[in-house]
Amino acid sequence: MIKLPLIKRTCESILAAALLLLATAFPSPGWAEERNFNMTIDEVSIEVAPGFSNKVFAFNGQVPGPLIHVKEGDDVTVHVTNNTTLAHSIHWHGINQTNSWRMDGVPGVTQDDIKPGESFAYKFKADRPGSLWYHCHVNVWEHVATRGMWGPIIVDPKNPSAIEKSVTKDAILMMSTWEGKYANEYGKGGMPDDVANYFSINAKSFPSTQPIRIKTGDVLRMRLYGAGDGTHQVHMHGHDMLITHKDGYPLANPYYVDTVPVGPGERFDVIVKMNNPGYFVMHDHVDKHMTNNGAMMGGPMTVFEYEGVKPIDGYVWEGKAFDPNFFYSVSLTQGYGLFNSAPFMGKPVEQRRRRK
Ligand SMILES: [Cu+2]
Repeated sequence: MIKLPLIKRTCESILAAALLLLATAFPSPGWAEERNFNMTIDEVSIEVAPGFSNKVFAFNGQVPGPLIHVKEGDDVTVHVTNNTTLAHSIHWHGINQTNSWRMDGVPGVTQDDIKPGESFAYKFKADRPGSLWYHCHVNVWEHVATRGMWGPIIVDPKNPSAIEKSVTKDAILMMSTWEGKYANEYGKGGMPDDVANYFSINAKSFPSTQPIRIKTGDVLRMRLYGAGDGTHQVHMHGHDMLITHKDGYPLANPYYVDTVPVGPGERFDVIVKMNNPGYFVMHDHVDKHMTNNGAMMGGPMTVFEYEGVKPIDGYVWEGKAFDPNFFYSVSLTQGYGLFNSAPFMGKPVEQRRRRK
């Protein structure tokens, strides 16, 4: 005679096996997934402003680096190959490296640096959600402050808040500075006496930046990053910005501002109800930053252009070629993965002889 508990156990085993099979065939967004990416580091030159180009060490040939978009709990592997003439590493800024401290990217503490021609595989769990980023951790004075070695990693939370769910348009804005004196001299720059003379959003200074085009009723999330060495006072006209997250952490009490101070390493998520049709600027309120090599006007500036509103005669960006992905707004609608971005690609520079 078959005992009842045995039947129960058998049924439970069959049910568990069926559930596992289903989950494998149709992984729900809530399940951790493995993400494998490849990145190179290349020597290219990017045009920051009209007439000003800067040699950089660029992740996948672009500055900012490609968007890495994953979900909280995912297992991430990034294979990095250094095609440049100097050593580098990658620090995953904001990832806590739970049980994976050797992946923290700090030469001399967690690993050896990645020498010219070498590769390294970073493996870690996306152990916390938010607006995170990655950057080199070798000679950060030069490589991060003036050579563009930074990019965004967005880790979606398992349980987004109601206001996060209300977002209809996303944008990433990475602020940084540049030093014209050493723009074309690898191995120099970023020291305390060196002077920054270009200031940018996503590695472009006005007028080479782009507008943010929106519709009335959009709920816009902007992720503001301090990727370089300057502190930027990001001021938006005509709207209330609700700060919801600092460094990826949700605030217990989100608060409204019209100016956000974004210092080196910091990230702020702001959510804005776009309910005031017109053309409104957003700019750095540090006056010096609004210049290109001392000439006004330049720097980190964009314009919110509402659909259906006619610009004034003589609008500064009249007839400008529009790039909808300049703030990663298109890539951020395309699910999870690594996204290269054409507008950020540099031009290859003649490779120097590798330093041993
Ligand atoms: Cu580096």
